[in-house]
Amino acid sequence: MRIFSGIRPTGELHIGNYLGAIKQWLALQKRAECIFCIVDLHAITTPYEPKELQKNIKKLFIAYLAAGLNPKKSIFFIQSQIKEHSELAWLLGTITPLGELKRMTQFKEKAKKHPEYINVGLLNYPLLMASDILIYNTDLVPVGKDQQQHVELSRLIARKFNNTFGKVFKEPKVFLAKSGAKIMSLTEPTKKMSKTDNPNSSIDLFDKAEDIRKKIMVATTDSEKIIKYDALRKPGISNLLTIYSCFSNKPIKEIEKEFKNIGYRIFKEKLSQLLIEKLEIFRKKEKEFKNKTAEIEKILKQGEKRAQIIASATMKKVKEKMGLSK
Ligand code: AQP
Repeated sequence: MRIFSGIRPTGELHIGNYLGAIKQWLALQKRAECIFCIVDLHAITTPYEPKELQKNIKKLFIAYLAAGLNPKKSIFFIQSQIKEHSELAWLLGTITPLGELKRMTQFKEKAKKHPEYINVGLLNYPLLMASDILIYNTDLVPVGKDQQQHVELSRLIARKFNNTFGKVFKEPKVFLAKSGAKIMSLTEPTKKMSKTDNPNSSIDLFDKAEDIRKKIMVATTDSEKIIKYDALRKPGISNLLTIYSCFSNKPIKEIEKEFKNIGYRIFKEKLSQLLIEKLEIFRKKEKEFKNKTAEIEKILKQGEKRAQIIASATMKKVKEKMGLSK
């Protein structure tokens, strides 16, 4: 079974990225062939600083390693280094109806967030993602709920290509976390937690203890003072309960019982303590990897070589089927 997934190097990784994506990657790397990418070409579809991009790539890869991903088991590389991703995205664009891209929720949300930056790359984002996934004959794509729609579109594109030109691609399936597939913002709990939002809206994997406590203590809740999961009526406290449950491995019902008749302040203090304890290992590991630049470059180059072999073989088949010169 082959796994593919990636993250945009756009800022500090938060607990949503961890629970929705990386935690599943850690479990899957034990039992499948995994390919984990740093999707820099996706990162440039929203406003970014070119001078910061390389730093963000390195920071993201250190986060992968600090989280426990293992280069001896899985392939890691930078998306832009394998030219076939962009090439295949162009070809897939020729069989994808424009309407499919325009209806994607992420396109609509990101276009609303950056009205001055609605570029064709943003519209084509799912084509590049389909190309990332399909080029490696991926079976499963572990992502957060926000990316489910894009994986489903990749599946549709694979089917259309196979029906039109002959079978080349596998139809990939999405792999979602049972809990934590959509962690919400701490300040606006009806929106998902995001790397590029206000820093107070997320708990980052490498946040210091005092920052974790500060952000949790002021996280938006409601005036009811009842610790009960109700995502529609009580999105703030429900999100905090989900986070507590994911990091403590306790079911939400049990946490509700434990904190029955106890105010939000004490619950938030306990949640801060839990997060500080559970995230400490990431901070420690991050320090360990920070100065290993040569080792990091070597791992990425080795991963690139392995990925290149698979990508080139798929592209050869695609071109053959489409009647293009090889
Ligand atoms: N809030 C979330 N809850 C659960 N999973 C999430 N993911 C993102 N946010 C949450 C998952 O993390 C992986 C990496 O995301 P990405 O960087 O590729 O893009 P994104 O979905 O746009 O993530 P962000 O954090 O919101 O970044 P920015 O601010 O750059 O747009 C994906 O698997 C995603 O589903």
